[in-house]
Amino acid sequence: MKSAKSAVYSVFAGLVLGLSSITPVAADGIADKVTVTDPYVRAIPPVVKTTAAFMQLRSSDAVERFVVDASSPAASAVELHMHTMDDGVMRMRRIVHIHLPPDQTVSLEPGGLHIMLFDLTAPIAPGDRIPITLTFDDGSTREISAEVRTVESMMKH
Ligand SMILES: [Cu+2]
Repeated sequence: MKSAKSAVYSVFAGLVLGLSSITPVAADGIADKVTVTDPYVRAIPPVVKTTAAFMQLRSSDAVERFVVDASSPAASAVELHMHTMDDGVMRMRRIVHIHLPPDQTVSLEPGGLHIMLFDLTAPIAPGDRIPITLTFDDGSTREISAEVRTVESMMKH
């Protein structure tokens, strides 16, 4: 069992090495170097059609990387967002990417970075799982499953 497993690994390693020696575009992308921890979506009343997703991201790549897009079959539109304070008023704005510095945990959390889900295709309830696909700056993608949870108001301090 153990030797069969290591044999598989060495075949796989050989395959990856073989591929990378042929093409500079490696078989694996940034998506494979990013750890996604505790993804969740804010529960909302059924009449509300817009919500947000939060999670922690950590990239092990040697250089700074970016999340450049997100999508979900549960929403008609998905945008990367940031909250900012404008003269004491909390506002949010769309951003073009989320920075992922090497080996740093980046928190998407209420009141800060988040992934906005617009015009939900169906009502969501706590415990549901929402698939979200993240796209990174090299074009690689990662699908995550975010649990719907009740979250305190974003405006609460
Ligand atoms: Cu937003």
